[in-house]
Amino acid sequence: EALVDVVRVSKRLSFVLRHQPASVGIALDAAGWVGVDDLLRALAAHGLPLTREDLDAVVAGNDKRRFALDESGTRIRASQGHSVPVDLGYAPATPPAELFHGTVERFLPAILAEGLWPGRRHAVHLSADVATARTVGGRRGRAVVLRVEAARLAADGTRFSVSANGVWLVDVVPPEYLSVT
Ligand code: HQG
Repeated sequence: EALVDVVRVSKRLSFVLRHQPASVGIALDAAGWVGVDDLLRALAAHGLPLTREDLDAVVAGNDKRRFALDESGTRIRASQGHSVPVDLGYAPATPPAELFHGTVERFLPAILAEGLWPGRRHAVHLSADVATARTVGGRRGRAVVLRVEAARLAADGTRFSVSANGVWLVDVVPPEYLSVT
């Protein structure tokens, strides 16, 4: 059992590693990585002292595996969800026939007219199963799950990739590929 509050630290780490690295005085490299030692020093200087073991417990204990260490364990990044410009470098991947997107009723008119757009994030996030999409949509109210004709969209030239933690990423989904489940 970790001694750190995994949820609380995860939220702070998401903020720093996806959105505001400057809030603790660090910069991410082009692929979103930062040195673990630099990160721990910066967090400590901004009121969140963590040991390396605490950080490892957060990486391992995070419910969606939002953070990844590099092979040598010396650098860390968020696996997806950035609003700062990063090139995560995921290889193109062939999606399954269908993927899913969870949203809420109030966004439907705009989504069905103009498609799914990434908003302030880097990419549109799609889920491999309905249950996950329902959870994503449920953050904002009563979830509405859209079906995405992913294989057809890929065949028509859209590049898909999948993050280290299993989120499907795509630039835009035009409305012709969407239907309400
Ligand atoms: C909606 C969380 C109007 C879209 C989750 C969504 C996910 C449009 C919102 C991950 C639109 C963007 C991502 C359009 C899209 N008009 N609304 N044309 N196109 N939208 O948070 O997918 O916990 O940026 O439906 O679990 O909700 O952070 O994206 O409602 O995996 O790791 O605009 O974030 O993961 O919201 O969530 P978001 P999302 P973490």
